[in-house]
Amino acid sequence: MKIKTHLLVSRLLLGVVAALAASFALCAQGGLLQIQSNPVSFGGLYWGNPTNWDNLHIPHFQSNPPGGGTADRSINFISVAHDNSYFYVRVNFNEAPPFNGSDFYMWLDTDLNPATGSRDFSGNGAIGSEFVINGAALIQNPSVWNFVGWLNWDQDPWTSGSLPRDVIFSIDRTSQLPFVKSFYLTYQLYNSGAGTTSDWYPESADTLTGDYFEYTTLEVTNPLPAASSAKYGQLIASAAPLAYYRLSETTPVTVDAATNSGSAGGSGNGAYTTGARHPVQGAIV
Ligand SMILES: [Ca+2]
Ligand SMILES: [Ca+2]
Repeated sequence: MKIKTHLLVSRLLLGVVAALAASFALCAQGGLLQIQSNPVSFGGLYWGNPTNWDNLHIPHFQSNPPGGGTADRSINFISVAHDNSYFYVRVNFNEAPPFNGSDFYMWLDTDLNPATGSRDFSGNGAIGSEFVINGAALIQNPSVWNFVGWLNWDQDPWTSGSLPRDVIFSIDRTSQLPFVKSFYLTYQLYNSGAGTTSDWYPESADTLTGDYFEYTTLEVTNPLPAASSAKYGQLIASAAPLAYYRLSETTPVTVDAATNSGSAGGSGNGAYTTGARHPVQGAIV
């Protein structure tokens, strides 16, 4: 089944770039790894095409170790974006079979409370999930399996076999996840043929003290790291800018002042810049 939904929302691409520049990822040790908010306008672009995600520079949550999975299953990264109508989720795999309802599970903790909801099927998940997305089926309260509805989705490629693959789906914010502004997320890629869970995203998401990510439609207000720190450079790079030039200046440049002696006083002061020699002895002594 291949469904394409044409969005009614249309905004200027320039606004998208500005909004994406405001997106933010905070790195931490253990537990909550990153928070992101990526408002987007696909405009006339098809949201189900991973190339469009790349061209719009929609950030990724941090990558999973390549080859970290087993049994021909490996998750690379997840990317999430939203507009007023939908959440959009892109899952990029190093190895995955065609999208199906047996192997693909996205866990969502929509009240940001690990004490409520399902700790995945094992009871040991890092988050307490109110929803699970099994293939393209949105399930509420996983312990009783309340079917909410089908998600629109696409994948690239559609070729069979365990391959590098992108799976993209959209969740209707009004009819499918009403009132949800933020959620914790993890992803589980199962191998139903081998009968084993073959990769988790993040890697430790299946342990009670394991890692997970947060996506929010709200403004992320975490403090930025110091501009001189290595983490600041990593943060800017995580937003996939077209260009980023780091000047590595840690102390302000001392200005060689040219004091104004006219009636404007200090407001007319200037500065000697590159090429000027000051002070030097004059030709007349
Ligand atoms: Ca992995
Ligand atoms: Ca919960």
